[in-house]
Amino acid sequence: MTERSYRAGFACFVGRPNAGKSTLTNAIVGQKIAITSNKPQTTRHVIRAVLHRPDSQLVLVDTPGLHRPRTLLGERLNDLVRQTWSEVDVIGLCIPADEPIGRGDRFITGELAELKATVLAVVTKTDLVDRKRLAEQLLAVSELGDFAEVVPVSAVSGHQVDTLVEVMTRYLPESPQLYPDDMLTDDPEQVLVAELIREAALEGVRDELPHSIAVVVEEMLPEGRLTKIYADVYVERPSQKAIVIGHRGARLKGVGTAARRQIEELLGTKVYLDLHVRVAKDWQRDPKQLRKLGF
Ligand SMILES: Nc1nc2c(ncn2[C@@H]2O[C@H](COP(=O)(O)OP(=O)(O)OP(=O)(O)O)[C@@H](O)[C@H]2O)c(=O)[nH]1
Ligand SMILES: [Mg+2]
Repeated sequence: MTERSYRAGFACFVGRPNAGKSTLTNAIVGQKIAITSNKPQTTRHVIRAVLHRPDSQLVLVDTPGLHRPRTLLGERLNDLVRQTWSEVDVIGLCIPADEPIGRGDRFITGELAELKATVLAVVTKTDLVDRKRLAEQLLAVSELGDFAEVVPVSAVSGHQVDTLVEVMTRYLPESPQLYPDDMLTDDPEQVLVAELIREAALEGVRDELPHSIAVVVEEMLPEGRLTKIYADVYVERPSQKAIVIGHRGARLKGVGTAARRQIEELLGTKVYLDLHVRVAKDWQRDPKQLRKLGF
């Protein structure tokens, strides 16, 4: 009798901003670990989420979308992505089903061909298109590059999520377990909390503002069944500060309420959330400020 061997390793999704990488990561691990939004370049930190199965452990590394950088922050994010590529066993190139393949996808495909990792193509958001369009996109994607497999998936409906996990696991090396059984992510709570606040702050803002928002949790104080959290929301200009705060503070209050609900779910305690909006002038271009904000 042959015993099935244990597999464990790292995988990441890559693709242009907004392709659905973080949503897919969350759908696979069944918990919200990475924040998502309909704004490009939502993800700014590398996040590890662990999927435990009886005979495998798949560690998903969620990275920012690769893009043409316009700021120092943009360059740092692209560096993070490339660094991750060199460290993973499997890469899933995400291409949305509802958008034509573009220059960016071709560029990324070319770069991936140089790596030692197994590269799969993942056609995301299949719930947004009909069958005919999906079939066309699958064909176009398989002609785009030399992929080990092409897998269609919808993180929203859940369609094919399990299949994708099975395919990815197949390409992991035989290896002992990498993380303890109950570990879902190795990100510090403070970072997850800051991200949930940023996600709430991104809701309903437009243009350049989403890129200008950064969040730092200054203090988290557990007091029995309550956690007191003090956080700063950074923007780049005073005019942005006014927008984030809103008329008589209404917008900021809404952000606080939305974030608090999510944080309470994450921590399993009641949360008191104290948000302050501060201006860090042009932080996306300033090395010193970037360091202070954790980049
Ligand atoms: N209908 C549909 N929408 C999706 C699906 N997956 C993601 N989305 C939406 O697409 C948008 C972008 O999703 P994200 O997961 O934040 O995309 P991302 O690739 O991580 O983006 P960056 O972090 O900016 O690079 C969000 O509005 C999601 O709700 C899907 O399977 N179906
Ligand atoms: Mg993301």
